[in-house]
Amino acid sequence: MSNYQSYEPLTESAAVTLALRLGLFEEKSVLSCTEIGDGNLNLVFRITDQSNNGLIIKQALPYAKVIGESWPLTLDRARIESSAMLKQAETAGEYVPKIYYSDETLAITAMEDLSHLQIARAGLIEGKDFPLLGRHIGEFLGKTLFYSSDFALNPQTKKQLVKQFSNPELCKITEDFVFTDPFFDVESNSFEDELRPAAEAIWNDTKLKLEVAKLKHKFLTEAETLVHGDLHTGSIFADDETTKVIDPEFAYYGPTGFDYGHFTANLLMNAISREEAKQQVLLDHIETAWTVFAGEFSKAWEKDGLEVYTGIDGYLSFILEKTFEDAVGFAGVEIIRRTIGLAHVADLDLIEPHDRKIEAKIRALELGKKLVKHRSSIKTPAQIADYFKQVPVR
Ligand code: SR1
Ligand code: MG
Repeated sequence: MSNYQSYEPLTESAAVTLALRLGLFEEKSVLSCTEIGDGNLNLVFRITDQSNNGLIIKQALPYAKVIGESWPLTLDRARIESSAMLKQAETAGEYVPKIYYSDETLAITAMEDLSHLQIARAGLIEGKDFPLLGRHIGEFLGKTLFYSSDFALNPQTKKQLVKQFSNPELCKITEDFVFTDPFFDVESNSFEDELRPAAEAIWNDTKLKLEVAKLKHKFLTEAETLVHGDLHTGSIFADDETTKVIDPEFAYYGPTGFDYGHFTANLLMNAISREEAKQQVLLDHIETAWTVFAGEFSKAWEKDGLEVYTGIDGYLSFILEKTFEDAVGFAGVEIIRRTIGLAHVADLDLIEPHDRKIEAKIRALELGKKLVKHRSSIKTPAQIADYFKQVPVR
């Protein structure tokens, strides 16, 4: 139930008034507030008191900030986001921010301030390694993905959750801008002129498009577990000891391999941007995240598997193999869409000089295509690394 009757976008001063009214700070606190949102869709206010104790109020806008007011977008994503974080916190609380308050009408969530950490993408671009990133993301995924699946829940509870996390508008963004537009010559795509031949080769590659169609179909139909839905490195805060996953506004019941695929893709794109000597650490994160994910998922399967067939030999390895194959395909699609689609990644866009950036992007497209097409024969993270190393710079 909301305490408010109507929605209004907050200003910095309105966010301060709200934080005081909600009792999120002591009454006499002297607060300051800055809007720090740099994502595509929301306002993010950081509010601090005189001792620099802070919190975040995130508010969904009724349109996509990246496009403008001409593209209306549901405020319900704020409910999805706060509910997903609460759900993730049930099994992997150390990897998500604490939630202090949420309101569906205002489309806000007040949560822990993580400004002492850095957005992983920004740190990776600076050349940081975040030594525990792979391990933490593997544990986060192993726990959250197992415990919201049919393997851990009774079928009625799981179907209630599928309903609760029905997220059609945000899924449509993924359906359009991840799985569709980059594979056709449409206006939303955005890329440098030098990439036109490579983009046209993708649009004309019917074998590739058949495989992308299969992956999109999985995204549309396989309600396996509650996925984060947008697990790129901009959705992760980190330092050398800590990792926190944020921004699950794209959460919905989807294929188990979706999140690991996106995480992997974003590490591979950062690796492409780095000099060779600094790439291995990212390939190691990809390997560690999978090993830890599979270990956590298997441990939970043995301990808390509710579905009767979890006792049958071979079923767990079948599920893990299917998850990995899907993930490799999703990784390939994510790399392609971040290179020629609407929403890019700074890892590639900031490469200098221009010629090196174009080479890196051509390499990214080649790698993306290979991951999509060869996913059924790529069985391990080491094989992903092999493909990464083999993709030629032309
Ligand atoms: C229109 S929104 C573009 C992208 O930003 C989000 O972070 C998602 O990745 C989405 O695809
Ligand atoms: Mg986001």
